[in-house]
Amino acid sequence: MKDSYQDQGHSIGQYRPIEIEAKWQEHWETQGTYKTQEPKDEQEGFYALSMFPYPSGSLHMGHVRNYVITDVIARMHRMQGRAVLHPMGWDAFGLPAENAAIERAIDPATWTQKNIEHMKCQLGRLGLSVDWSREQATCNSDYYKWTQYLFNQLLSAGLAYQKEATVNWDPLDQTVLANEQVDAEGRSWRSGALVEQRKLKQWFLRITEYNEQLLKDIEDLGGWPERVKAMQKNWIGKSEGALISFTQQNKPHIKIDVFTTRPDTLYGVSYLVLAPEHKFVDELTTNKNKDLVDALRAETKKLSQKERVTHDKPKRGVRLGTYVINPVNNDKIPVLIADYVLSDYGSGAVMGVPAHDQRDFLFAQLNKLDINYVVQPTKNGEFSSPNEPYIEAGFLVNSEEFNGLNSLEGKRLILEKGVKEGWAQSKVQYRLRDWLISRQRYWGCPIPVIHCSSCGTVPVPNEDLPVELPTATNLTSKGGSPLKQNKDWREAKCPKCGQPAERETDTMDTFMCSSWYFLRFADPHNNSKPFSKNAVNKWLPVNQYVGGIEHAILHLLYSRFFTKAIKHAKLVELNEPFLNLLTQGMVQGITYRNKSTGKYIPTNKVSNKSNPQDPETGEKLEVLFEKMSKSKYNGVDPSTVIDKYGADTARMFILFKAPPEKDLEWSDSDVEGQFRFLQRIWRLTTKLSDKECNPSKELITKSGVNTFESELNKHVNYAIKSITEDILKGYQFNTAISELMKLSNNISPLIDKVSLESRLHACSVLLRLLAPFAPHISEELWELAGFKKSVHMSQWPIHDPKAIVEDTFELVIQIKGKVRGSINLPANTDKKSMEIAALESDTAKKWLEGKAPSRIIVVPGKLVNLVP
Ligand code: ANZ
Ligand code: ZN
Repeated sequence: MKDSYQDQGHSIGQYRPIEIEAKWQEHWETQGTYKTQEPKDEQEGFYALSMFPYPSGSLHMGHVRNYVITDVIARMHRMQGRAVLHPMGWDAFGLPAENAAIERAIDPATWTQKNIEHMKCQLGRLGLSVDWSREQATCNSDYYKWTQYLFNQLLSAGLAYQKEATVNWDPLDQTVLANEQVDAEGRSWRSGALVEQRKLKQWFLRITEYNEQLLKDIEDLGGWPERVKAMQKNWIGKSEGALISFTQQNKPHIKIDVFTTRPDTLYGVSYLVLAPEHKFVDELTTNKNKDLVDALRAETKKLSQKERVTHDKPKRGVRLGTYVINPVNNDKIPVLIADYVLSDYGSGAVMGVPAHDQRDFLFAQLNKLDINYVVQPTKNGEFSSPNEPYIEAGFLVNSEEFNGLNSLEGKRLILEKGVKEGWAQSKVQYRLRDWLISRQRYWGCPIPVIHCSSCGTVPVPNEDLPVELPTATNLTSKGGSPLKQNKDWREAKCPKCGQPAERETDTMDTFMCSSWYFLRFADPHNNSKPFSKNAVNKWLPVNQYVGGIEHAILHLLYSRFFTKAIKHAKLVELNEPFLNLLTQGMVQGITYRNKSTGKYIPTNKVSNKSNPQDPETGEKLEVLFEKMSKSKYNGVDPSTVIDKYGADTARMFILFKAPPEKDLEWSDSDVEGQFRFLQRIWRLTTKLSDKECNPSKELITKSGVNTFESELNKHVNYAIKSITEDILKGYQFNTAISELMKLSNNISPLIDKVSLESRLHACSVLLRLLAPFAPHISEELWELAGFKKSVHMSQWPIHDPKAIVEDTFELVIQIKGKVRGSINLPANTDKKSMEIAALESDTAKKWLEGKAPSRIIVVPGKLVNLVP
């Protein structure tokens, strides 16, 4: 028997990833292998989408992980016979381009274009099955024309409006920031500058019009992680409560409404606090208190919203010197202002109940205000005022006719009394604010509006779109919007009256551009509409959206809002854009840190990795795994990994190392391990497809059956079943790859014991199962084995359930002729193996108590009798 391929004078080609990857990438491109096929007849469509990247200049491991995960899913569905849409594009507007342009004196468009080209080239090396003919970049005018068109739709639906607003102003980047772009210390998340508060006229989108629907429809997002749904709910922040009117003691025409979620505590109110910006502050302030009030107002102006609401320190309040009347019991209570009361939440005023609220408790202690307990934990028990607030629900006390009620009933009945007497109404409040979309920057989508002194704000008619960004704009100038300084561009004719007018110089928040790109991919070349309803109906909702948790709130909420708003405008019939969401974990790199200095040490400066020391101080270094970042010197460049091992190894490693939603620790030795596995596959499949190697005649038993064939068949079918399930149920790529490893181990010893036909079948299954993970090597080996077409166009294998069920029989175990137990064994177990299995069984252990039997009687296929 010839036992190896090499003995026959063949040489097994070496696995050379770099060569074959370049070869197949080119081949796929020229063949249009991954061009989107529209679903035919009854064929199912599948839309797999990665959150598109910002073209920062180079690909990092987080990108790689994101796109590889989506790619495996897309490839799997394609092989299962679905029509797959798997596009890619660029979230290409935004500040970094502008800052880079200022630093290097190049045009943001050129800088962005260069980055896109470079990153596209890097993406190409990953072997993604992306249909590049649908590529979009949000900074191209044939894309942003439609962003402007959609803005016009929102404007005419009353969902876009301008208003004067106190905004977060970044003095360094000279722009307005959304609250979410300001960190807990009140700094810009981009520039790091301390953010100031300014009053400016700004554009908003009325997302709050949809708050109830955005909240309610979270229930329909069955394929989203619970964590993301909770974050969205929390962001929308629905509170059910009441508005209660307090009247000024001497001026009954002054009514101050407060929003409260606890009307049951109304008898415990001991003061009222207004936001420093509240409209009644001046009128309620006595001359004596004016200076202190003005001082606090000035101080508050410097704080961001986040700083105002941080709970950690007690807040100082300033008394206005006047009093209001609590409508429920006519108590006279003082009015104060304090920075923690926000002017744009509820009614900008709070009733202080220090006995039952932590923040109010600290506030009252610091500002010497009364603390009145009106809720207690038990119905009848003696209540001694503790030195802490009681914030739970309980039973009302000190509340006149409401005493003894539980909090819930108290809430309802006190509100009812207030409604009857005209000083209360029920109120639902949301934390979600309207979306501030204007930015005073150049590199963004121009807001398509013209301001005319006689007609007011006039939208640029759809047929005049796009309003293009001017190319020659002096970006080196600091101070305000660059478009405002471009006189030629700014001056325009009013579309209504034809008189000289001025263009809006604000550009849109880039989140606007990314709130609809998934729709454009369905109909990327439409030049009469942003997309056709038909195309959208064909592909959307996105079947699988994959991206980072950092977009769990804003991008996803804005996209959901956009979808609902344009559904209302009858542009789509879709209610939710993303059916299933996968938020992939971070890629973490090994990080060396000097604990005493807090400094991170670059990996290449650490000579002894098992006993890492600071090269400067000699101190022992801490070894951690943290998110890859430049500042921690722990990044691994995807290109260097691909140069060394090829993309297939990088893909296999990323998929094998951790389940997709978990964090992944980068490890060079595990990368090496995946490379060796692919080399093994290379050798194995070359042997499997060797046409010269025939099984020896002796392997065929007398009955004419080769038991190795059925064993091979069993392994192959078991692998198909478990890998298919692993991928489809919960994207368990890591366990799918370990099944592939098991399969290759199980096949190896059988290669020269089975027929060529069986070998080729095993080979074709193995390569097809490998194809979504390692597309290049599987394609090369597929061709070498003589299979036709592309492995990626082949059908995903289907398992034969019959091949997996093993024939078994029940082995009865007797002790001295009495039945004492039984075990299951494979049908063809020989006598010796039956004997061993019986001796090792629990029954034998129990009855023989460790002593060897004096006699063993075996009836093949039936029983073993052990005689002690
Ligand atoms: C009295 C009270 C008693 C309150 C008590 C709470 C507990 P959520 O659930 O977040 O909506 N509040 C109302 N308007 C405010 C504003 N503009 N700035 C800061 N705080 C404000 O919170 C609603 C509660 O937040 C309201 O209920 C009010 O305090 C406060 F034992 O009223 B409560
Ligand atoms: Zn006009």
